[in-house]
Amino acid sequence: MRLHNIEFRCLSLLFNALALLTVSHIVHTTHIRKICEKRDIFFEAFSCPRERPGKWDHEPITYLLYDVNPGEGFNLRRDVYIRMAVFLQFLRTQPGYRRSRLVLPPWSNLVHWRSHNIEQTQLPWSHFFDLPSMKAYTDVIDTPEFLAAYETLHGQGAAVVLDEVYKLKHFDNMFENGVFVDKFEEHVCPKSDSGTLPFLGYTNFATKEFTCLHFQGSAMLLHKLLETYKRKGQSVRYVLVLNAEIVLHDLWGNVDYWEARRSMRFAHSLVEVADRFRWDYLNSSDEQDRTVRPANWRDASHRRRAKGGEYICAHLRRADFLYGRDKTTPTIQSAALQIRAKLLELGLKTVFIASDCSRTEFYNLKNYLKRFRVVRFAPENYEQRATLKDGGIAIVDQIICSHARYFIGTYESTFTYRIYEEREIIGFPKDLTFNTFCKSEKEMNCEKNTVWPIVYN
Ligand SMILES: Nc1nc2c(ncn2[C@@H]2O[C@H](COP(=O)(O)OP(=O)(O)O)[C@@H](O)[C@H]2O)c(=O)[nH]1
Ligand SMILES: [Mg+2]
Repeated sequence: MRLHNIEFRCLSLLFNALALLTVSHIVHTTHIRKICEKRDIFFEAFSCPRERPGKWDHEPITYLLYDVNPGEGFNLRRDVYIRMAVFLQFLRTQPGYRRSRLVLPPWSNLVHWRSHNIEQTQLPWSHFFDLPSMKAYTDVIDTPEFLAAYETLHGQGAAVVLDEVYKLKHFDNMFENGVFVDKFEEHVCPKSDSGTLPFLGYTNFATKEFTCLHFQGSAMLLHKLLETYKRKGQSVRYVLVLNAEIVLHDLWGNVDYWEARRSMRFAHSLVEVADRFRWDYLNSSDEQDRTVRPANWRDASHRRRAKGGEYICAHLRRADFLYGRDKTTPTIQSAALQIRAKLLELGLKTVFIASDCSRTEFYNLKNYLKRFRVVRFAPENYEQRATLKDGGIAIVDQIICSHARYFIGTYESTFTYRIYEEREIIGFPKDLTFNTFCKSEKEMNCEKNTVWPIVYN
């Protein structure tokens, strides 16, 4: 009787698997017709055959600009970029949009940038990232490049006049009759929306149309939005999407996501600072640590051979996390005990601390770890701080953590998540990366951050 049951379950499993395969094949082939080349939703990235240069010159150019809610931090903004870049890559496969370009919003005085004696307004992405590497994924341009292109078309010193600005907002009720459907809907702009000016921090930006939209859905819905408001005869179209963080990922963690993510290499100047620090204070180098990467991210393959330097890295998120997330953020003493246990387990003597903690918190942490070397990166002088800026210092911390033998991060911190990803790209075994501090050192089975392993084509 039991044998029969098992046979029956095996058969029904097989049947379900076959049904799934058929459905996915149908989805897959519909996709083939929709975009230029087949794209399996999980295993193949958007790609089109290389076109003859100039083939689409008759098509309009769409400059897609976007911005994120001012309160959002650096690392969520990086995630929003991926949603937009993956969308752009798709959009460029669509008739009428093959010459679309994504304009990267400048970085200005983010809330977490606390050094007020240095200039950190309107920073281009090239300050933090390797732009040529990002351009190898899709057609993205920094704001200064956009401004230069605009001047070429409209004359020097011309004020920027956008065609359309869309300010997105969540629907009050996201689940109509219990289901989440992709949709957008115009609504009357509240008075407070005049506060969105100046666009992207530029006082000389204006717009012909300003539309407030309730929006819910993935980045693909932006295609419908662009189609809905399209006007005839436009050879260049300037569109700005405000509150782009409301736009969801098409599919998080698939090949498209990882291609865009892999292309986001850091600026060489920041990598150099981090590498020098690794060498001087942590005896760590790419050759020794087996963390050498190919010059072009496209040439990387899936290997988990990285060893990392002889130190562990702990990302200890403090500041606002102590209030907003006090139930999951450990005390300094508890974090120290968790670090200590790991150092002893791995037989290591050095811990690198990446943190937005205060001096007192760092002093206390060191006191709890007296038998170990506790290292932290700090700019050598004011000039270096002014050059790197707070965002650059944070990236140096992230690079150093990405090369550690073992990493442990903070629950639900996007800063931690970006380090996980970097280590996935470098090729560490998963258990040396996806680790999370518990609130208390006594609680070993606390809720951990999600594991999103890298996928390749
Ligand atoms: N230098 C440095 N800055 C940090 C660190 N952790 C947090 N920060 C700062 O605090 C900000 C945290 O905001 P965000 O990037 O949104 O990450 P999240 O809030 O942890 O999800 C970072 O962007 C940094 O400016 C750290 O380990 N080192
Ligand atoms: Mg944040």
